[in-house]
Amino acid sequence: MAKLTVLLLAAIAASISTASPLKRQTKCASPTVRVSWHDMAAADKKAYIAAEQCILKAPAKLNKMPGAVTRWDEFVSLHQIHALQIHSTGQFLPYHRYFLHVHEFLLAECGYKGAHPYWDETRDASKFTASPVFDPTTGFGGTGSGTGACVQNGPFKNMTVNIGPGFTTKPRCVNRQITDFLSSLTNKAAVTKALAPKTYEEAWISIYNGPHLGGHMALSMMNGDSITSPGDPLFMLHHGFVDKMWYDWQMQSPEKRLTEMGGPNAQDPAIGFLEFSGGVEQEAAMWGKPTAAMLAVTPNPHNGDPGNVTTLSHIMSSLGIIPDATVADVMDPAGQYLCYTYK
Ligand SMILES: [Cu+2]
Repeated sequence: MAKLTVLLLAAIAASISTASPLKRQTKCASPTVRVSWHDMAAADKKAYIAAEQCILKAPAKLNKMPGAVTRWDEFVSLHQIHALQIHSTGQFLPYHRYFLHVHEFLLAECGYKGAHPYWDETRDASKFTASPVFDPTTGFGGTGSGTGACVQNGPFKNMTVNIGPGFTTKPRCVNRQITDFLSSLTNKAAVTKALAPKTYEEAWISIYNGPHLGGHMALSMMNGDSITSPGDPLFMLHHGFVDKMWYDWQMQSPEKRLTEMGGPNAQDPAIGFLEFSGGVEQEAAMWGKPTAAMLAVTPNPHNGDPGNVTTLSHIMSSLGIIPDATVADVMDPAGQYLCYTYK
């Protein structure tokens, strides 16, 4: 009986895989709906925070990411290892969408079954500190203070992240520093401006330099470190907001924009990160350089995509946390690979 079931399942699996070219075009049947933290049910908030705490405490599983002690470290390490490929390049938006999907997988490992939240920062622009996001009981806890700007209350107080700063791997607290006046950079006018360009080539930059950087500056997560800022779980709410901006931009003209990709396929060494002047060498003075152990596990930055411009064929990796995916896979949040929408 059991053997027969296995055979049947194998037959079904085989028929599905041969049908995959057709499946690609199929929309997912029942997408999860990502809502802003403001609108999340209290029970969902509680379950989400509990799952984040669980990931932060769970032991590492892959024995691959240098310096990773916990499951959370492995996730943060992924961003550290890819940092020089996924910022200031065309794959900035697709990789961070994939990164959120990896996060969804880790949340599920820790029992969370709801949709991935985002933070509609426009609602709290200019007054971030008053946001329900920072509630010490139902949210992420407030701003940090003192040496290292460690969070002083809430669910992530006294928790340790072992990845960072920069390209080092040293234990440190979850930390952030909220600056209200900088949070005006995520207001409605800033979002409208960021979504105004007509081509992907321009839109990814206006989103990157606009509310994306604005939020990072106003929150200064993990000492404002561009390499390992996902160490603060708040990062995932901010990048949910960034992903929603791309989604909203795509939905203004879905026929065109759900397949439109572009932008440089590698960081220009003379420019490096858009947020800092001086290029990669000067930035290395701030963050150091990837260690030999990190380089040994860093995927080819041109994986599946040899040209100078980022294309749909670009392969994105999570170093085995979940299978690799292409940029094409993540273009439509409610396509075949991903299955969500935003409200
Ligand atoms: Cu990033």
